[in-house]
Amino acid sequence: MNLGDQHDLEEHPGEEASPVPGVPVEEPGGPMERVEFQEEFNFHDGCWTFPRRGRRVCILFMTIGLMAGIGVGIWLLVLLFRTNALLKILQQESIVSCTEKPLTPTESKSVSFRINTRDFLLEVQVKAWPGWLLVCHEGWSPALGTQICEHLGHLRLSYHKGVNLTDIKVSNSQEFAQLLPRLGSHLEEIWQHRNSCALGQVVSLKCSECGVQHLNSRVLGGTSAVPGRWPWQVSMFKGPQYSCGGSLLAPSWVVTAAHCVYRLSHMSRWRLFVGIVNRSDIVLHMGAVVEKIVLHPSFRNHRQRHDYDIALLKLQTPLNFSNTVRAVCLPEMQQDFPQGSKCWVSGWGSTVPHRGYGSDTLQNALVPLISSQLCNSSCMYKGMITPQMLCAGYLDGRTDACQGDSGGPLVCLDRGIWRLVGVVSWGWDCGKRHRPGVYTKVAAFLDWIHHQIGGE
Ligand code: 4AZ
Repeated sequence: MNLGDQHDLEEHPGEEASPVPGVPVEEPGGPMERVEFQEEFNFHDGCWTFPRRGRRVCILFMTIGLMAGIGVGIWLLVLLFRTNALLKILQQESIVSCTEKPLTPTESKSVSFRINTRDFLLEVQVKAWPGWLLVCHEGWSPALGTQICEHLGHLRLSYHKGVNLTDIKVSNSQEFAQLLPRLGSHLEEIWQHRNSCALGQVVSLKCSECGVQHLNSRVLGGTSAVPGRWPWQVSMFKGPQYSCGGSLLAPSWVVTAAHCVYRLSHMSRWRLFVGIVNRSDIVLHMGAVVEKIVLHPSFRNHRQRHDYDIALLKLQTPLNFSNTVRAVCLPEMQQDFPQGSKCWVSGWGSTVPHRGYGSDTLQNALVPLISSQLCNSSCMYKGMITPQMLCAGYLDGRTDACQGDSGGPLVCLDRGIWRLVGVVSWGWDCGKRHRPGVYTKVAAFLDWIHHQIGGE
């Protein structure tokens, strides 16, 4: 204690080293020490104080107490956060583990259309009516034809007319549907069942052709594509350099990934090629010239993962279709391709990860679709898969798209026609276990695509 007093005086040399007023002074070590203790410690304003160095000690105690309190508080918060995060992960894990689940059935739609391939008669299946109904011509309009073609994954209506029922073979049990535009503007709302057509005519319809291959030879296995297998595959060169893939939607329209073209300042530098299989066959000055680039307005470049990664390129001159140059179909509206669907990705990208822009010959690979729930699970992309993305590939790695395949097609065969289900977008590395390829989900952009292309 004396040492403490000395210490206090050293700090305050002007102060007098006198005992507490009114307290008898005794020799150190005697009963005085007890008296000093009782006298010097006071409980004041909630603090124990020494009359002389009291404030200092009190502040010290308060600071220590406060810091201890803050420490305990932070520790409790961390504990709470960790438990919550852990709980969330556990909950997710209990729903989704890194194993494939059985295929989920597709949702039943309230209205479906098909075009009979024999005589191009339009047929509709409406809710609560099991059979396919022929469509009466009364109330028909070209605008409705365009809407139906778009609904079926085509870009345009190419032909439509009324056909006399007397000129076609129709079974006695055939039923019909009547179009009633006053009921609404959605295709789902405007159909009603009929036993006959008042004017005796039904609708015949053709949409722009897409999604068909005209192959001379069948490919059995192997990874190199033959000419005509993927006639919508576009090869995009920026100047003399191969850059990305793309897909032909119409003679003047190509769809690709926004991250392939967003940095582009000189549109005139792009040259696009369709109908080729070997890059070495390309004669650069003969490529198609780009007239317009339409980036999706919500695309923001992100180094690791791209959202809204889609762009449309309009060509200066429409391409002539042939056996090796054709358009791919879009998915139908509300069409759900289930997990496990066997789809194909194609491109000239890297065949060995991190080794430049790979192959001279167009490569193709079968990659099954993976559910977004599984792809988003903690063992895969941990919630990074947005509703604008989908995953395809293998849980144990193997075949995958890679650097240089970006922008290219992921197509799935649907009742004999190929539909563009995804656009190669991103992924953590290539062909790695639990790191499947991530694609832009084309079905999420159907309205945007039709709005951009149809507005032309
Ligand atoms: C890329 O950088 C890229 N494995 C494309 C696809 C994948 C990874 C990277 C998917 O163009």
